[in-house]
Amino acid sequence: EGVQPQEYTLIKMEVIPPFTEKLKTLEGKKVFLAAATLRPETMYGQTNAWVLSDGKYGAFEINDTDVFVVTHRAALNLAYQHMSKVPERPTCLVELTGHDLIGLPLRSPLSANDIVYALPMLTILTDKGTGIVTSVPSDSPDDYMALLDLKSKAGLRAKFGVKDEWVLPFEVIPIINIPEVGDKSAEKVCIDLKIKSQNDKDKLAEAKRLTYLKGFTEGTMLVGEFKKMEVREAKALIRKKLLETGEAVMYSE
Ligand code: A2H
Repeated sequence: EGVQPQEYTLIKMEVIPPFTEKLKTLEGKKVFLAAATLRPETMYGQTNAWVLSDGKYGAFEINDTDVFVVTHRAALNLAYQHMSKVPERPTCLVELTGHDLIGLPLRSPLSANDIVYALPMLTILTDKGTGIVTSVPSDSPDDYMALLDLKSKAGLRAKFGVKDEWVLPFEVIPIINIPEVGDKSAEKVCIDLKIKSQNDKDKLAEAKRLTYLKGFTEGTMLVGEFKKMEVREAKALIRKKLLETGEAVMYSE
């Protein structure tokens, strides 16, 4: 943990009813996978959500209508940030694992895809954010490689019970242009560095070094309400909008 608190935006990815057996008791409530991101301006390019298949999660009561699926650790942080039905005490309605989440259809704010699915990522940390990550393969090398792994390896899909239709129709969506890098910066850098898989840690660290800062400092929006605006300007405006419409909440740790 760093000394400075990290300011995340929690994107509310709504589980589309009817619910699975595991979530049946939550019927009538709005259930969200709450994904922690530092890049709310990239939400136009979502292709799926990531969960850790063996990770432990819970469905926590946020208020009378909303339930957030996050790690227990994140639920405790949320309760101290005034996001719990009982102040400072997270109430877990259902205990879940990542396995229970894989394949859930989700509706996510700003996404060009009407429905995206929860899929397994091998490298998710359970001691960061909420343990749920929203996937933007155009601008995140981690997301690009994890999606490519699932697309190209039928055995990997089979291992986690991932259906073809949750993965194969989803293409990288250009949302931000970076001069001299292009409209799909993560894909370009992963190809240039010949990255083999989501587990290729060192090369992915280099890919991230090459894309993240540039995306923010030199990027221009290609889509959405703030199309043609520089990312460094658009980011705060998009975050504000998501918070105002109730499609996202603030979260720090
Ligand atoms: B970001 P930091 Cl397009 N395990 O969101 C692994 N990764 C996690 C995580 C966890 N438990 N929780 C959040 N993250 C990811 C979008 C994005 C992100 C883009 C580009 C860069 C980027 C779409 N995925 O992150 O270690 C989330 O991915 C750049 C750092 O707290 C979150 O933002 O700095 C980011 O890592 C938070 O990383």
